[in-house]
Amino acid sequence: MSTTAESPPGTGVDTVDAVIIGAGFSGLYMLHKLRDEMGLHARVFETGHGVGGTWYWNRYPGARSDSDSYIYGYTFDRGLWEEWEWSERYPESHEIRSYLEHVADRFDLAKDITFGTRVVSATWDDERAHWTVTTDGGETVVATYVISAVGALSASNTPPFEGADTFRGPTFHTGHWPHEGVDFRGQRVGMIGSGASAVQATPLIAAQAAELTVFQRTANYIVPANNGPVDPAVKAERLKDWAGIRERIQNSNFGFELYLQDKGAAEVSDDEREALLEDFWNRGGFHIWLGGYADMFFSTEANDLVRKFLDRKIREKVDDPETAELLVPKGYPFGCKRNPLDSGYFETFNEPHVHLVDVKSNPISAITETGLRLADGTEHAFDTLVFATGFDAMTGPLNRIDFRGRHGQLLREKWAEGPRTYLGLMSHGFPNLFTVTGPQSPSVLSNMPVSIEQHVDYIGRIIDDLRARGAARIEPTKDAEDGWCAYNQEIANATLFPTADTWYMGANIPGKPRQFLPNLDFVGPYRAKCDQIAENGWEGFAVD
Ligand code: N01
Repeated sequence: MSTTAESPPGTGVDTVDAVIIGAGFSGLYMLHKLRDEMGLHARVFETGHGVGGTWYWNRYPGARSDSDSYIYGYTFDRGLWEEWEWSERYPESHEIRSYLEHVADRFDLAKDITFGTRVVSATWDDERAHWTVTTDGGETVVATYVISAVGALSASNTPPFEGADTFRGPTFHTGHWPHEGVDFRGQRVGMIGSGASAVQATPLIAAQAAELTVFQRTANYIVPANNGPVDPAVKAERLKDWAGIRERIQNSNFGFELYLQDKGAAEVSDDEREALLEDFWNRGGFHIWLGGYADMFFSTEANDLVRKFLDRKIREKVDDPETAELLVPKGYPFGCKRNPLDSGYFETFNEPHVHLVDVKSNPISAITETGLRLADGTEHAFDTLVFATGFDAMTGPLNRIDFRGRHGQLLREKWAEGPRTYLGLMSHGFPNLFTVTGPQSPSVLSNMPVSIEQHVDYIGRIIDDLRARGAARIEPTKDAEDGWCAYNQEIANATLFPTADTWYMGANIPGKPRQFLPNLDFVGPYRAKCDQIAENGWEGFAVD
């Protein structure tokens, strides 16, 4: 660490080439890229006491990735990809953490990471062309570049229910799960939320708890995960195909080896559609969502054809018709809300000690000392309360840091009406500040490691080029940014995505501007667009 002689670490001002915020998938690779591949002096600040990011915090029962494990990791290093063996089709949280710890060890990354430390602010000095970064540990670091690797789903959301602090029992948020785990034996558990986290946690909490009540606001289209060990022959084939897999996922739509059908749901016969959906249902995973019919994202009629199949599947799994009816999603199209994967979720509601309560028609009005109260006055009592209430997605983690750009402008103020970026990578007025998988990039609509690698490589390429030219700064022009923002909304508005109240639209956070947050270009075309921009001399960026 190149701390100046007068200022020992933790007290003075360190001067580095780059500060990276976060030590999850993004931050670790960014550090390796800048330090080991490009020879820069970089430091990482990480709030957690270990590497892992999302997987450091999300340790709730059942937490695992919904991406197939063979593509849920880095591909930049063939040796790393080949030497790590995943135990199941979908990797569990602790296994992903072990993987990232292995990566940190392999590339000796921890020595440049300051753990247990949150970046509080970053302030741009236009004259000196550098950022001054401060932390809650009292440290100040000056850096030419700041790279935010804070993740898209790291700012947890606990709704501001009346009486939130009055509950006498323990409360937990899935996104901040205790490292020692929670013993639910003999407990009456209340869980608010029915998104991907709740879907994973429900069967496991139910297996332990004396009683589990799930408070559901919106039912989800959930398809089987079909988790389990992977056939050794399939594993062996994949092991030989690092280059092919890498090439295919990098140029795919969503960072998976899944491809939307050539024909639409409305263009095929009922029998053909039924056969395909049944096959995809049995395979498990995102086949129906990301390998299904493209027209279901554009046409309500086509979407309804797929929904009908899914509705029937839910009803087949759930014994009690009233509960089944509650679990059948209504009022929004399939595919426009994140599709959770199910490992026994629906069947759990067939157990006598598991209950489902609809809080859409009868919302939660308050948390009480003993449980919660609904709008109609009904009281529910339990011993333990679990918030599976999600995140202030994409903009939340960035807005919690005081990024002050040119003329002291705060990023969150600039973004008061929604994020404004170019490529989801940089924002005008904030030179040399990069966001890995930021809002308005494909990020959450893709298998994250694929998009993370692309952004990290691209940021590395930009910085390399700036240094080669002797340029001090880069930022998008206002025109390029305006164009990107308008384009993003335009392509989103051509789909059914904006018709659903989802965190993609910011709809889960009261008061958050309603705007489609990710970019819909798809992974391969977005990558090609970024490359073209670079080849055109950083079109849309101002470099000086
Ligand atoms: O959060 P969510 P999550 N009153 O926002 C409800 C990724 N992920 O943590 O749908 C009552 O999906 C809310 O209701 P509604 C994945 O991308 C990945 O489950 O807004 N209920 C919803 O049911 C995922 O999409 C993996 O109407 C309230 C729930 O809380 C994202 O993380 C695993 C409420 C929140 O669901 C977030 O998933 C887990 C209120 N006031 C997560 N406020 C894997 O890859 C919110 N809710 C495996």
